[in-house]
Amino acid sequence: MTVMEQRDAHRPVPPPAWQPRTDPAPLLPDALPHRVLGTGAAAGADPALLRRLYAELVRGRRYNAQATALTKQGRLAVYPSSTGQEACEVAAALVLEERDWLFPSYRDTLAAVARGLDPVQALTLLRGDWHTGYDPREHRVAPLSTPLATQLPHAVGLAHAARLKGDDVVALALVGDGGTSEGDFHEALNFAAVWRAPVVFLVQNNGFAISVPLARQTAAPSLAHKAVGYGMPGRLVDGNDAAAVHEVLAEAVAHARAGGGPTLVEAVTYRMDAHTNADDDRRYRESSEVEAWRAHDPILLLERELTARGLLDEDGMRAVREEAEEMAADLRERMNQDPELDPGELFAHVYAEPTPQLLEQRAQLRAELDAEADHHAPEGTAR
Ligand SMILES: Cc1ncc(C[n+]2csc(CCOP(=O)(O)OP(=O)(O)O)c2C)c(N)n1
Ligand SMILES: [Mg+2]
Repeated sequence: MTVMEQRDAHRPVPPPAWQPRTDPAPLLPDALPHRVLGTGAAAGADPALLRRLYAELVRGRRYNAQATALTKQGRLAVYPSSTGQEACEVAAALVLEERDWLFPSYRDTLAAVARGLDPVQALTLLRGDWHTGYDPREHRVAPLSTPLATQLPHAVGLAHAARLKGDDVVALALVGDGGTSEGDFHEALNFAAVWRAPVVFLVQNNGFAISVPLARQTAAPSLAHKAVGYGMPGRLVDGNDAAAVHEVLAEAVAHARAGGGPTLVEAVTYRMDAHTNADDDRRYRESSEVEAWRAHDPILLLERELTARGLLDEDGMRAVREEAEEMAADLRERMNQDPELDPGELFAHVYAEPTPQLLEQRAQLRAELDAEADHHAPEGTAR
């Protein structure tokens, strides 16, 4: 159905003839989060995919630990860890084709890295380098968005534009449970549903928006239920079950690619670390709650499945861990090198033609830096 036909179908009609414009039943999420691992459905999962997911989860957890350590060494200003949420991160990256786009938030470094972004480049913004630190076009990963939910209308805009141009592109946008209270969330979902944009929204419900628990965030039956109000399907999935998240996202991506429009997926997961290294989570949650989630750890769930099916043994696990250690060592080494930055670049990309004020400020900064360099130069040295 074209958008214009849809519009006609939605014209108001006199009260006696009133019918629901869309049957809400097929849009409703399941009552319980969808699971695959540890259920009969796991037998149908592709062993190669499960192994790949496992290697990426282990690598991702090591990446989070290394990045957190770098904050303690002063090499990173801040790091929002996704430990506990690796299944969502990795599945989101692996489900996309190269031509698709990923729209991450600040917590989604792992998704960007699993999609192919250089592990150091993914951290440059967080160590205070200028701009995004990578070329978003290279791997089709939009900048890691710090303002909540602003990545969502961007994803919809890109997806809608791709559809108008006839490009076979799906956008997958990641957002947190707290982000669903933003106006941008509403605008993005509404626009996407009305225009049937090929976009998938993945909400990682990790229980908290910093210290605010979900119960203080929303009174909705679930975040997935919000989909129905916009006229798109809502899916509820166990966010620690990598196979289930991959399956649900793959279906949503295929639906979007086929012209079926957007889907809202809520993945129920848990943030095991504090909000960032600058947060003390003991002030707002019990350690017993965090401990309870360890029994439902995404790596553990997958490891259990793989070993039970004879798809992974001790040697296999060791090889995966060694590969993750190599990645961490490389990350450490490269992050310990001081980046060479030119402060003058601050002014380079503001306007195509710099204003007189910017030129003046640039000259002032340059003069101050030169004076400082002269001051620090050893006696008698020419610069
Ligand atoms: C527009 C906007 N408002 C407020 C903030 C401050 N802030 C940063 S993270 C955060 C919590 C977000 O929680 P959630 O969306 O659940 O994501 P999570 O951190 O749990 O991944 C807030 C309020 C922000 N970055 N942007
Ligand atoms: Mg959250």
